[in-house]
Amino acid sequence: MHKSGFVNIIGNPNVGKSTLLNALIGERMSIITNKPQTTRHRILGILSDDDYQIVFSDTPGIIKDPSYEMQKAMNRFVHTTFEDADLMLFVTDTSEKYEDDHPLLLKLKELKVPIFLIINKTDLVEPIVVLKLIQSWQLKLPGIKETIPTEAINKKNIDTLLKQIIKHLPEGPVYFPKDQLTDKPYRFFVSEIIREQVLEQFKQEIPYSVQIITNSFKETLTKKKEELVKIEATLFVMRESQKMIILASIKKLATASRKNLENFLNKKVFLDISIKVKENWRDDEKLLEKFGY
Ligand SMILES: Nc1nc2c(ncn2[C@@H]2O[C@H](COP(=O)(O)OP(=O)(O)OP(=O)(O)O)[C@@H](O)[C@H]2O)c(=O)[nH]1
Ligand SMILES: [Mg+2]
Repeated sequence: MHKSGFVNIIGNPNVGKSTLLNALIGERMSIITNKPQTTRHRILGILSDDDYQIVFSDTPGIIKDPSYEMQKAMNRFVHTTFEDADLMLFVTDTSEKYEDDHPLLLKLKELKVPIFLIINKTDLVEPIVVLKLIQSWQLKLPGIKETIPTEAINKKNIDTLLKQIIKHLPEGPVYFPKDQLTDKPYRFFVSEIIREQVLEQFKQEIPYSVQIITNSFKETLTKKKEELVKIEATLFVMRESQKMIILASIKKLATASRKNLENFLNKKVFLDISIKVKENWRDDEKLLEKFGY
């Protein structure tokens, strides 16, 4: 019997959804930072074996009061996961509090597929606190199939989680070629790896004002016949002042991004980043479409 299905990861920003996805599939697929709203798209991570295929979806954290079109699009990505889930991983952490009538909980209560509650970041509290959290969640969401405490950052309890997922996965077909890891092209991951550095290196509103497009991705050889990838990316910001701030440390940004790209691609990388101002890209429907929202 072959088991397969869509296993969708949802929850609030910054609880560790992307860290969990990466731990589950054993690849650095989704970018992770300590800033909320790191993930902006729905990203598939596919885990296949001879007798199963799990299609995980990492999603943006749910934004309570979206204030621009991009944030609305981010929430829409989350809502699509309610429609196609075969199993839902609802991720919370050891510090979050949910009111009983929280809209997300109401929505989860109506869901027909199995829901796993993942209580992440167990390293930050005493075991007794985790036990109490499990008890209180059982009252809040009685329909939960499995409750699994995890420490995604150290891959703790990920094996248990994976076993339970496979156990609850329905019988199903092979959706993707068994060697395929994701639905997104290289260019997407290139832009994400650069954006991760923007989130790391810049403060305040800059990370939320930046969008990156990888215009060109060319595989060639160096003079010494080493594999080389030539990448051209454009970084869009919303204001001239933001452009100036980024330009002032563009070297640091480009160097760190290039190193991470070389790790990711396992090849030498030549990276060229240019910066453009596009005032209202976060509300410009045409641009958002171009940016993949
Ligand atoms: N202490 C601790 N930190 C963790 C754990 N898992 C993730 N983190 C940290 O939590 C922060 C957020 O992790 P992400 O995986 O980016 O969280 P996310 O839910 O995907 O966030 P968004 O994409 O913004 O919705 C990062 O700084 C992670 O290193 C954990 O098990 N323990
Ligand atoms: Mg994320």
